[in-house]
Amino acid sequence: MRQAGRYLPEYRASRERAGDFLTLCKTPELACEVTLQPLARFPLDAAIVFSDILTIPDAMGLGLSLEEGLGPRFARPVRTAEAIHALGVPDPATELRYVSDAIRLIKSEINVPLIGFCGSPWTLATYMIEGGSGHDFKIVKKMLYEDPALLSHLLDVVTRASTVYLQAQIEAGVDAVMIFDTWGGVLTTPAFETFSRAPMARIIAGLAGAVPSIVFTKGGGLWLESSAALGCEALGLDWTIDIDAARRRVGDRVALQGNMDPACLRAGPSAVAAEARAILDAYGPHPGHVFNLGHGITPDIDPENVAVLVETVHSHSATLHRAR
Ligand code: 1CP
Repeated sequence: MRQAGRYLPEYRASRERAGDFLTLCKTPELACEVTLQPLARFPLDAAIVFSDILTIPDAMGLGLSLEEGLGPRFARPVRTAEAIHALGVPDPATELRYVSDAIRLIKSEINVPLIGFCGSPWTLATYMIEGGSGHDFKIVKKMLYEDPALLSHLLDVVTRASTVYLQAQIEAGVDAVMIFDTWGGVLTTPAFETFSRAPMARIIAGLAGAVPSIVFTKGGGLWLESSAALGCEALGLDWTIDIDAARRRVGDRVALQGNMDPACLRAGPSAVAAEARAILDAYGPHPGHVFNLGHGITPDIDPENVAVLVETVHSHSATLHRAR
């Protein structure tokens, strides 16, 4: 996760040349360039399109900006019935065309699978209503309890927008899609079912199995059984759950992607290698494990540790799977 990003000096150079993050996302040649950077450094098994989950609300006219150190901000958050009822579904062929153009370019340059993505409607709603990254979710949760019908209306528009957006990414050539439900884990169990899981199930149904789909709910370990019934092919796991316990709970219904604590990458190479081996061993010699981090790489990570991680995953999983 965040395979391309600020921990790579070549990414920081591209971002400098682009001037800002959004220009990087919106210029297909630059988005392609940064998508390829981690692949040039490490023998990775897949690439993820360089973009952001906030492209949809940006295309809806909320006025996205990303300032160094501040995180994403919306100039026009949506907090009233008027603002929410005025939202429309952006056309992926026009307002979001830069994403499909980047995908076509990337596909012409790589020979590993390419993952497309979007945010979960609930996760996008938190940014759209709060106006940026908040960690207390005061305004969006007030709406959830006070006017659930209004929140549901917002989620419905975002669900329809996300479905056509992923369909366009698939048409442009992505081999799998991933839904990032970064803030699903802050909800109560019934609220997760209604406001996060149900909209994601609608998106997946709308894709009709065109490509495999992966759902990542950060903090979603409590709900693995219901998430495994979403209709997706794989679940992404954060690092808090033991991957072996997760496998016992979901059986063969879905593959599992995860789940090393990205903080481990701050330790020395031998600690990184030991942790990667421990996760592969915990999953064991069964099919259906996609090794990944449990969340994004942060800017302070030494790329050398990522090289050690990738090498360890390849060499150790080869021994595990030969042993079957
Ligand atoms: O250069 C910079 O300063 C921008 C940092 C950055 C990067 C590298 C942002 C802003 N987005 C990205 C790329 C990005 N975002 C990818 C690219 C593909 C990759 O190489 O992995 C992906 C998949 C995302 C998805 C994303 N954006 C998520 C879901 C995954 C997660 O991290 O939980 C979320 C929550 C966002 C919002 C967002 N965009 C950027 C930041 C710093 C954030 C998180 C803000 C917050 O903590 O609320």
